[in-house]
Amino acid sequence: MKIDVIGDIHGCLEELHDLFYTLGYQKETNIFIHPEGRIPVFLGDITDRGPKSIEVIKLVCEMVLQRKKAKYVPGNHCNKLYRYFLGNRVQQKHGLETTVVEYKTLAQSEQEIVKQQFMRLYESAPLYLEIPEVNAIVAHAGIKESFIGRTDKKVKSFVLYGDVSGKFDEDGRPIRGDWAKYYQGARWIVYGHTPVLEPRLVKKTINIDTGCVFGKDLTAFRLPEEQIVSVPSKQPFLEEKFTHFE
Ligand SMILES: [Mn+2]
Repeated sequence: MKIDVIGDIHGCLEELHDLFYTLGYQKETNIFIHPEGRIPVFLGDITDRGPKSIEVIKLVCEMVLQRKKAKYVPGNHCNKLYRYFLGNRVQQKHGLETTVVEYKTLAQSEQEIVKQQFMRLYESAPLYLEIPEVNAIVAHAGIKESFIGRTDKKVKSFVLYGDVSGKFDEDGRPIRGDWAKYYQGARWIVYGHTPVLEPRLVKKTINIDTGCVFGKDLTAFRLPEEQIVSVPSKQPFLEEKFTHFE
C-alpha cells in the first residue's frame, strides 16, 4: 500500500483539489482516485476557519465512508465539531463559528445529512492510525513512542491537542513540549496540528501542517517514497499564526 498523508485542511477545499491533482489523482464521480491505487490519509482538522468546511466534510465522508478510498483520523477541531453536533455546549470560537455559519445556511434536510455523515466519520475513526505496510503512524498532533498501542484518556488528549502543559505564553498560545525531539522510534510519525512555515522533519517525525488556512501551503507526505508535496494557499498570509521551532 502506498499512502499520501494530507495535512490540516481547515475548510480549504480548493487547495485540497489542487493538491490531489498535483499528486496525480483524478476526479471520478465526486471523489479523487489515484490511478495506481494510492490511499489518501486525512490527518484531522478538516474544518474550521477556512471558506468551505461543509464541502470538505462531504468530500472526506464520501471518500472514507461510502467509497472506502481514503482514511481519516480526527483532530481537535473535529472533536469539537462532533461535540457541537451532539448538542453539547461548546464555545463557538477558534474557527468553529465559521463552520457553524456554513452549516446553518444549509436546508434543514441537508443539515441532518451533513451532521449524520460527520458524526459517523468521527465515531468510526481510530484515534490514530498504525500503517505497518509503510512503517508509519498517523496521529493529528503526533504521539509519544510509549503511547503507541494505547487509547486511554491521556493518549486521546495527546493525539488531539498535542504535548500541552496547560500553560500559555504572553500571546495566549499554549506552551508545547517538543516530543518529537525525544522520539527514538524506527516508524514514521506523520502529524500536523501546529502550523509551521515549512514541513518540520525531526528524526522519523514530520509535521505537515504548513498552515494552509493561514496562507502558506497545503502539504502531503508520501510513503513509502518519503516525499513532500505542497501546493500554495489561496488564503491571506498571517505570519503570526506560525510556530518557529529551534
Ligand atoms: Mn489541530
